[in-house]
Amino acid sequence: MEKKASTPALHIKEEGMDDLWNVWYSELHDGTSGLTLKVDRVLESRKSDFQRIDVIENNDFGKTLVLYGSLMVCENDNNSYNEMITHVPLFAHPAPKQVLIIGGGDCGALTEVMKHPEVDRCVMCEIDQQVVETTRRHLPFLTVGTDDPRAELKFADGKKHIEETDESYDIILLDLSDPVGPAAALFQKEFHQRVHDRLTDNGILVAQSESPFYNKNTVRQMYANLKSIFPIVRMYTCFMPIYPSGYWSFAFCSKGPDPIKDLDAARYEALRLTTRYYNLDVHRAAFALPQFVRELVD
Ligand code: SPD
Repeated sequence: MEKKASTPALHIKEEGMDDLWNVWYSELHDGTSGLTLKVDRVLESRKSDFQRIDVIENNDFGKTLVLYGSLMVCENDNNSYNEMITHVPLFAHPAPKQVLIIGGGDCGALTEVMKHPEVDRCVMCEIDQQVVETTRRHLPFLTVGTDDPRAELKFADGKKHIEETDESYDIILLDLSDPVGPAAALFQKEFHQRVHDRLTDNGILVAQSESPFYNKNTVRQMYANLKSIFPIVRMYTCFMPIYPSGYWSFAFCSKGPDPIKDLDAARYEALRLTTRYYNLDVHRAAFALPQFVRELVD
């Protein structure tokens, strides 16, 4: 009798479905390089009146808010951006009572401002209410500050608010997304001049000022403009792993207080702040700039 040919074994992998879970998010910073994350889950994707909003989850960064295809804030970034945009000016100002945040929709900066008992009121003027609501759903530790009775949320165009308000603030924070689309106007000299005019005599403006590595032209132009408006303009930086180059900058612009000489270390010690990134050494060291960055802003 003819022998039946044995069927070749079919290699079916029964375990290890993880290998098939292969979805990636890539953000190109200048068209030729960028950051790529493996997406464990897509938690939400929507379109607001202003932009696309996504929340994805990644093993290293945790839940991450993405606006217009750009990473904004995540669970595991040690809160460096939010702590540095807020505590640096708040501890340099002698009596920060009235604070205005333009942008800041994830509310992380507002939540840090609310840790300061000296602050009587903090207005946050954000154009896109959906950013606040999405953050509240997925990253609620960032939005706790919104429950503070001193916090005032206004959903409006920050440029219009600055143009129309007659209020003055001790500290104004420009917690903005990148200078693309409507946000671009908030990086211009004319807007910075109006912000200057809404500050009290000892007022401080801190503006996020992009990556000194990827955004050299923006940085150069922005600091030249700010220096023509404010007597004191100093750049400081932080490590921000989800932003382009992981190295991010802020413009400290002041009508009086110096960010180092006027740092109120006693107030910091007395407050016993819970932070993950900010401390007095980091405050001082953040103003030390590498030579290639100095050359952009000096
Ligand atoms: N490419 C991302 C730059 C974002 C800078 N600001 C973000 C504001 C988050 N509160």
